[in-house]
Amino acid sequence: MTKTLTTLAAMLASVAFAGAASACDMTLRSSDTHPDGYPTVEAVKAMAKEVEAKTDGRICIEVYPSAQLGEEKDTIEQTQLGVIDMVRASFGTFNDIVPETQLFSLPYLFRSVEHQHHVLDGPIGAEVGKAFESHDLVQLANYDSGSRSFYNSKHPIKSIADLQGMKFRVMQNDVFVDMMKALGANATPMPYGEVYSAIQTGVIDGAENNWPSYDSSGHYEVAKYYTLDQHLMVPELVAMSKMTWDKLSPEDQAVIKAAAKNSETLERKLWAEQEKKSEEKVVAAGVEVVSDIDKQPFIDAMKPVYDKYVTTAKAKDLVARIQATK
Ligand code: GTR
Repeated sequence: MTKTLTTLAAMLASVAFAGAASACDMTLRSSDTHPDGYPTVEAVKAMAKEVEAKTDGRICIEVYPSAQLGEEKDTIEQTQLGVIDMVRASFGTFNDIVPETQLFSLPYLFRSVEHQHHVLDGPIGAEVGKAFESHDLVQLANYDSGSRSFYNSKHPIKSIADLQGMKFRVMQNDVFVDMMKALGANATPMPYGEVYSAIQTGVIDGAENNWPSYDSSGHYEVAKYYTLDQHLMVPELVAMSKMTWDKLSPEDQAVIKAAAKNSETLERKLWAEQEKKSEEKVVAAGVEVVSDIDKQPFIDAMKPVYDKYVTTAKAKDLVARIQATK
């Protein structure tokens, strides 16, 4: 859908919603690309429950899963405009909109889940979170999303040589296009919802994602070769429209912040469980996993990406601080 059409659809939905009977003084609409049951969706639902309980039903949050309000990038833009109140998305999709988040998308920047938590829960996470406000957004929580690896419909990828000339979908973000170039492959940026049929019809050879997304999107049905190269660990987040935020009293803002923080803890737990379940499910369905892979050549190949994006003194300092975080 074009941006205008998506925006129009979302506006119509909000008008329709306003007409529905509701006991809530304020109903906030929250978007997610993932279906019901996915850790991020369930975490925002838990946040909604807490907010409703702590405001005696005055503030309700309606979670719209499965990209019902549009594809991720469009829903972020709609959240900036206040058409949608909240969005859960990957930092990777935010990069063009909140440029301060860009370095979180560098391949092999985060070493482990623990490393990522230490960065996000510390001063760096707070600094990057603050930057959302100058882009009409308020960052409320960071969610886990494990690591992303390549999958395709053609053959097992055992080394960089196997990637040469292949076509992979990436999120709509220049860092990822350059990442594919550095590996000798071609990048096709496109919205998440278009990937299944693009693989099925051979428009692309594959894509890259974590176990739960590979599972819930059904991509494993059309691209059965999964290589555990773990090139990206891009965290995810929940953001609120600044326009919506500014309508809330300081007390209600505090309730929402606390509920978002609690949802972060819950999501991290649900995420760890779902990763295992999804891996088991796709393997049982016949996915061929290459897990014994030498990652060092992949890490070394990313030098041009770092050279291109880590140029200013500020960027160099931030990357150094992330790398120095235990
Ligand atoms: C998922 C992520 C989504 C979206 C998607 C994608 O892992 O949770 O927010 O970024 O990947 O590849 O577009």
